[in-house]
Amino acid sequence: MFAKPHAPPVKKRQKLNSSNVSESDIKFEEVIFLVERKMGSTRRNFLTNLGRRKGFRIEDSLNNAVTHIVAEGNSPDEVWKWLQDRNVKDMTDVAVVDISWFTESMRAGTPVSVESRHRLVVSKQFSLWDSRVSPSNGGYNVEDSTIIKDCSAGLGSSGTISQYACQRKTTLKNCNKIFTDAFDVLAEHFEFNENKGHCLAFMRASSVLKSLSFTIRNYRDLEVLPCLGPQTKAVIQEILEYGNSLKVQDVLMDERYKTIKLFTSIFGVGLKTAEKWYRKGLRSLDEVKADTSLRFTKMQKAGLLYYDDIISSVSWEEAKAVGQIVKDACRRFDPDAAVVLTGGFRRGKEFGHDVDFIITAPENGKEVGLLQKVLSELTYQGILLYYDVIDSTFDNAQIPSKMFEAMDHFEKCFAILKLKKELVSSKQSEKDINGKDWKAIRVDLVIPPMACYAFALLGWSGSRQFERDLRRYANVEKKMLLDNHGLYDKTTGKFLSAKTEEDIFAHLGLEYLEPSERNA
Ligand code: DCT
Ligand code: MG
Repeated sequence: MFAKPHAPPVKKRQKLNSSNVSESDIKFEEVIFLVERKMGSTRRNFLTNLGRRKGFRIEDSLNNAVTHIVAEGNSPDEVWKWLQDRNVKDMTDVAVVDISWFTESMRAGTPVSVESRHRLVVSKQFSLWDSRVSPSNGGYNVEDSTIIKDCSAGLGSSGTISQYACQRKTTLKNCNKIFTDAFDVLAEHFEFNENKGHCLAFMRASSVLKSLSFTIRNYRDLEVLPCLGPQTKAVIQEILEYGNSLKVQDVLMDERYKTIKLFTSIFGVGLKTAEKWYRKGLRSLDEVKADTSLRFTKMQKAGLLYYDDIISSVSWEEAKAVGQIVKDACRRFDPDAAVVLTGGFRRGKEFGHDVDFIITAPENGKEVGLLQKVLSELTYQGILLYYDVIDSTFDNAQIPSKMFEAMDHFEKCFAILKLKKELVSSKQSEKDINGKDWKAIRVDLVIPPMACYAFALLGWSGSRQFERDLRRYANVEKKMLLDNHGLYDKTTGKFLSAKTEEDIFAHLGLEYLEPSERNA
């Protein structure tokens, strides 16, 4: 359970200053920065706390004082490109090292000297990376403008912050990551425990903080914020005072949480299956693979087979290369077909767990049969590693569903594609130790008829929290039902048609938000 907001924390803890470190705790001169990319926020938080407990100075942001930049799971080129993108110019006195340097230092209880085996040395190829590929110039044929703007004011025209994410602009610039990372872990923890109420409370609170243009510095800052209850406020207060939350640390160390997180990271494994395996005493992927009593679905078999590739996130460049393949395949059969990148990449994310596309034809009905042809073409090319087609059950007289999580009725396909590294410019000469020159990529294809295109695009662009709040807003505030197929006015009993996303926002009386502002 959570500590009451004003109750003293259970364990005795050192107060921290704004950079989360009390000077008296720091034993060493080295100033460390951990790169979150690929490492993930959860592990980065864990390592940061571990290091700080041992007297290391670990910075939350990359600044001039940093002497050691530590990355995990990235190639040297990826790290250097990441640094270049952040305009880090003077690197003369900075050691860019692999996680092995950090773990050896933790084990030794003191920063070990940097050996050449620790260093991430850049290849010649890096010098070729001059212009940054931006998600806004992908060349998809229907609207895909996702130019990232600065953090919005976060305040509505009335000066208040709306409880609905569809009335807040949320870009990828998150000024409150330290709090939202904690909330995201707790939301997941409650999701794993099937406590929907608590899960939703933490997701909503996280979403509100992501939309703010300022960093929360004290408890009074919370007064103007919606969707914060005693539990979420207690976590914020704990982080403000101590730099982290004990509850979050406990969850991150919890065996059940770690195992369920691991198992649900397998494509095709949901919460129920993960729990079943956990109850059987299974704790690792090796144990799962070795358990002869388990019957895996076709999807899970593919998930296990391509696990390492799928777990390493898809980059924007890889998404773009996949987009070209899908587009070429579609255009062979219908030169007018629209292949539109959606999901997180449309919102401007640089990395995602999959690549989502909407495919349709300009004339209603012409999209029928297209998916099968595209899949045959990809099979012929030898790049379709796995696919599962869900047939259309769409009926255009159907009243939109009230259930947010309900899957839509369009024909769709969950696939794994084999992407040759030669098609990704920054990876052209990369091969792994086994000589593998391709990566398995998760791809979702959705095929709505043109009449539903705007609704499908809006629904699949996400984020999930944005979609959830958009539907809640429509229902509660406008007495309308919205889903991926259409918009229905309960007062008049009529469907409202839309050609573009702007039309849907207008029907709902909402200011239009760009995809890049929907990262709620
Ligand atoms: N979506 C939805 N209902 C769900 C799941 C997803 O409406 N139950 C929508 C919102 C996002 C979009 O579909 C694509 O889903 P994901 O690929 O899971 O999300 P994403 O934002 O693209 O995230 P990622 O970058 O991790 O792929
Ligand atoms: Mg996605």
